Amino acid sequence: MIDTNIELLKGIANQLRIHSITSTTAAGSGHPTSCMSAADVVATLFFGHMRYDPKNPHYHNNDRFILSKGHAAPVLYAAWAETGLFPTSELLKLRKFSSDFEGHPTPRLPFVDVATGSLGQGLSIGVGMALAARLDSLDYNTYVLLGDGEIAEGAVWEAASLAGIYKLKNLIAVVDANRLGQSQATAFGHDIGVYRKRFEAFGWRVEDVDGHDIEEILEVLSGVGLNDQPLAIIARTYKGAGVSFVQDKDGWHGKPLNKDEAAKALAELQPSAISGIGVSIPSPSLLPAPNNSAPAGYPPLNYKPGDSVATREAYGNALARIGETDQRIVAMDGDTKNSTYSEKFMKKFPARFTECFIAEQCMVGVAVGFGVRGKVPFASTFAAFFTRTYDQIRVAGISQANLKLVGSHVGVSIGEDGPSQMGLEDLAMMRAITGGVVLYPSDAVSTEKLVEQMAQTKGICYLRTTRPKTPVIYRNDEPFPIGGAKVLRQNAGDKVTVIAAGITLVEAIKAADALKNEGIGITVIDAYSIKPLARDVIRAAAQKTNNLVVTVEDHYAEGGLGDTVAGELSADGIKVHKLAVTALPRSGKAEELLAHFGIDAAAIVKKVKSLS
Ligand SMILES: Cc1ncc(C[n+]2csc(CCOP(=O)(O)OP(=O)(O)O)c2C)c(N)n1
Ligand SMILES: [Mg+2]
Repeated sequence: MIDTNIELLKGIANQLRIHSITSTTAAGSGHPTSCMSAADVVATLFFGHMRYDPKNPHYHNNDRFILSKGHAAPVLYAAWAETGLFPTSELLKLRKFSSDFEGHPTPRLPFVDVATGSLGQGLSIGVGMALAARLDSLDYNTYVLLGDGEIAEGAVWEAASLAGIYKLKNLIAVVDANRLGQSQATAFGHDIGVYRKRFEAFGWRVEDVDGHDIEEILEVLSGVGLNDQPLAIIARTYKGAGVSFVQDKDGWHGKPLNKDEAAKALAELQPSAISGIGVSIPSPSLLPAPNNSAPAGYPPLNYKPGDSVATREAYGNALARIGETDQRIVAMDGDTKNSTYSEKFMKKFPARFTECFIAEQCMVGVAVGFGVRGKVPFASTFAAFFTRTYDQIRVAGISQANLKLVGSHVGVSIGEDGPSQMGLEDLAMMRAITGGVVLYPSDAVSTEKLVEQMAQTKGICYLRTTRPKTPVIYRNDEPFPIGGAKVLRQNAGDKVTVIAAGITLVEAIKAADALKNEGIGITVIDAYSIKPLARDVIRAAAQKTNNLVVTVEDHYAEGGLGDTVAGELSADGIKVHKLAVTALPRSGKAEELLAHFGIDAAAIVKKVKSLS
C-alpha cells in the first residue's frame, strides 16, 4: 500500500538528510553519515507515528524520544526544526559556542530530556521513563534510537534485561543497523539474526525492517503495544544513505562533507526533499498530569540520644518516613536492599520501588529516567559498586539530572567482608561531579535530616552511609543544612581542630574525651557536608587552634575529606594533617582495621600529641 503519506515521509527524511549535511558542513565537524542512515526512521517516528505536542516538548503525556546514539544530534535537531519548533536557519549554528545545538544533545535544548553521546546509556534511561509512565498511569511511549556499534555496550543489555523482566510494552528500541561503527565494520554487520536472538533472549518482541522502507517501518510501528513485551526494531540501513558517494562506505564516520561534496550531495537529495512544516502530528491523549509537587513538610522523627543506629538503617527509616508526604519519591536498588535498608521504603510503597537486580549502570539510568519525569529518585547500593557506573553519573551531571545516590558499606569499618566490598574511593569520585552535593552523616538524626535535604535539593546528591551502628548524638529538631558543619567540642586554649565525619566522628569524640583527661583540649567538627564544605566554620575554628587541623576519614587519602579541607583552606595558611586509609585493606574486625590504618581514637590522640 503506497499512499501520499509515504511519499511525504520519504521527502521529509531527505530534508533531514539535507539539514544534517549542511549543518555539519557549516560546523566543519560532526557525523552526517550517522544521521543519514537514521533519517527514514526518524522522519517516520516524528511525522508519521509518535504522538506529541510539537509546540510543547515538555507536555507530560508526549511520547518521549531518546537519541542514544547521540552523535547523530544533527538529525534530531533537524526533526524538531521541521516540526516548526524553531526556524531551520538555527541549525546552521550547530556546534557553535553561542548556540545550544551542541555536538551531542544536552537538555539545554527544551526537547532533549537527557544528555547522550557516551554510548550505551539511553536504553536504561528509557526503562526509567517507561516505568514512570506506568506509575503515573500515562500512555506515552518511550522510543530509544541506538547504533549497531553502540549495542556492544554491556549497559544496553542490562537495560534490555530489565525491560524484559518488567514487560515494558511502552518501550521501543530501534537499532540503526548500518553495518559500520567508527573505525571499522561492526562485529555482526548486517547479520540481523544475531540482534534478533539477543533481544529475544531478554524477553523482547523483535521486528526487523528495511530501515529505508517507510512503509515497512510504519507497519511495524503500528504494532507498538500489541502485547506485553518491549519491542525492538532492527532497522537494516546504510550509513550515509541517500548520497551515492558516501553510502555504505567505510571511512566516513564523524566526517563532514566539504563544500563541493555537500553541493553534490544536495543535488542528489533536493529533488525529492519535502519540508515537514505544517504536517499535522497526532496529539497525545488527554490524561491528568501527575502530582509532582513538593510537600509542605515531613513527619517528625523520633530517636533518643544514646540510641545506637547504623546510618544505613536511618536512611531506610528516612525514606519510608518522608515517602509518606512526598509522592515524588521513588527508590531503586541493585539487590542490596536488605543491606542498604531501602527495603523499608519498598515494604511501605511497593509500587514506587524498582528492583534493578545486580545491574548498577542500569539502576542509575533508571533513576535518571524517573528524575526527568518529575520524580525524586533515590538509588542505593554499596558505595563500592557505584564506581562501575561512574560514567552514567558523570553524564547525569551533564543532563543536570535530579538524582539521589546512597552508597552504604563505606570504608574499612565494614570489617570482615574485606576490601572488594569497601567503598574507599567514593568521596573522591562523587566530589568531582559538577554541581554535585556530597554528604556524610555520622548518626541517625543527621542522616534523616540530610535525606530530607536531598529530596528538596534539585541536582545530584550523594549520601555516604556506614555499616556499623553509631550512637545518636543529635536532638531530633537539630537542623542539617547542606553546606553546614557542627562544632561539637570547642574551648579556649584548644590545641588542634579535628575534622571528621561518619564513623571517624565517633572516634574523634572518644579522642577528645581521652585528651581532656590529660589536660589537652581539641576542637571537634562534624563535617557532614563534604561538598559544599562549611569553609567559614572550619576556618574560624582552625584560626583559634593556631591554624592546625587534623582530618580523619575512613576513605583513601586521595580525594576525600582531608583533600577537601586542604584544598579549601590552604590559601588561608591552615596546615592540614590527614589521617586516612593509605594501604590495601584486608578482612578483620572493624576496630582492628580502624586501629591498623590509623584512623581510630588512639591514632587521633597520638597525632594531636605529636603536634602540640
Ligand atoms: C562509550 C563510548 N565509546 C566510544 C565512543 C566513540 N564513538 C562515537 S560514535 C562511535 C561509533 C558508533 O557506531 P554505531 O553505534 O554503529 O553508530 P553509527 O554512527 O554507525 O550510527 C564511537 C566508537 C563513544 N561516543 N562512547
Ligand atoms: Mg553503525
